[in-house]
Amino acid sequence: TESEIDQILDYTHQHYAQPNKAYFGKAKGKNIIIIHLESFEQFLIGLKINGVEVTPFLNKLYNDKNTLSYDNFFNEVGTGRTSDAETMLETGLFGLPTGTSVFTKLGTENTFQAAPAILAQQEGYSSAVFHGNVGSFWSRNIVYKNMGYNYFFDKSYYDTADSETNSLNGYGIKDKILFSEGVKYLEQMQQPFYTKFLTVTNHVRYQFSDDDNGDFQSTDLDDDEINNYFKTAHYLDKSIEEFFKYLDDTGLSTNSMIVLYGDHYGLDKNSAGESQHKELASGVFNQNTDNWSQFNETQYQRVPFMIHMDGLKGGIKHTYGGEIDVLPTILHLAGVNTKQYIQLGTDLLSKQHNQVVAFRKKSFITPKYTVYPNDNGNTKVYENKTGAEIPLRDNPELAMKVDKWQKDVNKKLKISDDVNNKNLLRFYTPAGFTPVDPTKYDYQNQVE
Ligand code: GP9
Ligand code: MN
Repeated sequence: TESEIDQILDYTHQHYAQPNKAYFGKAKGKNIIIIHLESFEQFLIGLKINGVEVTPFLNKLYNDKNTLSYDNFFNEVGTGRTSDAETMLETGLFGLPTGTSVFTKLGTENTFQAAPAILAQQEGYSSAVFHGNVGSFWSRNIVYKNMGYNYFFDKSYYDTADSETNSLNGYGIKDKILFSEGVKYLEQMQQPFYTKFLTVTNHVRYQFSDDDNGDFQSTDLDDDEINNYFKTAHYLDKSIEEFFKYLDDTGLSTNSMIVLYGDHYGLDKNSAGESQHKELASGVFNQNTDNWSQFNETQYQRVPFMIHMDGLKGGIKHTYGGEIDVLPTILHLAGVNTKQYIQLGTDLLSKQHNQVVAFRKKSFITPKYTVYPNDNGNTKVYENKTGAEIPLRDNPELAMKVDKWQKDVNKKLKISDDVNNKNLLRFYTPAGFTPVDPTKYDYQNQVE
């Protein structure tokens, strides 16, 4: 195991991307507020339905001069969905290749070197998670203690006596309540704080009354899940707008960096097993979908990633990246060095950032190509510009590049799986880091 750790450190040191001097430490000492946008896909940004913007507030934020926005940012989750997005954000490691998630399968026992602990030890941050579902979902009530979270405000911390605060079909409290009630706890926290708000209303099949949505009119497609998706996205947008207003009213916005990301696709397959992205492409974007392929499906794995802070030099970046890259990006902004940690992404703002985005099933996308490996060796390569498949046998140079990228993607995923499955961080403590003692945290959560 010691030699295993050494090999892994060789890899992470070789693939380390140096912070960008123009951004390193720009958020030093600021509060960090993560907003996890449930099932929120990038195509919602700027989209109009019946001439009306679905997400007017997020559109404004996306284009704000103090927001760094990314339009080639991809979700990289596997079957662990929300919890995989959290695993990448907090630990810089991927979710598992198959079967449930790091959270439920390993997270209750494993050793982590996660964001809340790193920020607490190096920069004196307190930390908390806010979520409207029961605490035991994805074993969060235990995993967060192992990650060093000081508090976890799950559903039981909210006043749910009024049935209007809840989903009509049991997915937890509505996002507007999550934020309006949550901010009361937030105000009491010791600053600087690192906090995460996990929204839930935009989850597929979440139901709320139409009265909650003003006069917003959704699409009228055959697939009600798609019609509903725009409604819940619109509601989520309003709830974020209200939250920003609370942050302004409390003065928290002036000393906070706010990070927003979509965790994964919201549309997937309809009940007949057909791609809802394909339905969306023809029904809403009027695209010809006759030759729908893995390439098209990959195009719809984009999710938003935005960093907003007063005084931040913003703009819309076209850099390719994904969820695994968020942790080093945030830590560098906070002025924390990451070189000694085993994290598999690279700072999106670094000039050495790696633009090969690995998906959990070993396919990947680069700025120019989308690649799907195949067990029989018949790798499919698509050119992003045209969507056309490029036969590798006619392109030996490209074949060599693809082979090199694929080896690195496989290696990275393998390292992640080894670290998680063998709980390897038990055997490696970076200089200056103290292992987390979960018994120091005694918050109670709702267990179901
Ligand atoms: C549940 C919420 C949704 O608490 O985080 O999880 P998902 O189904 O997206 O993994
Ligand atoms: Mn989710």
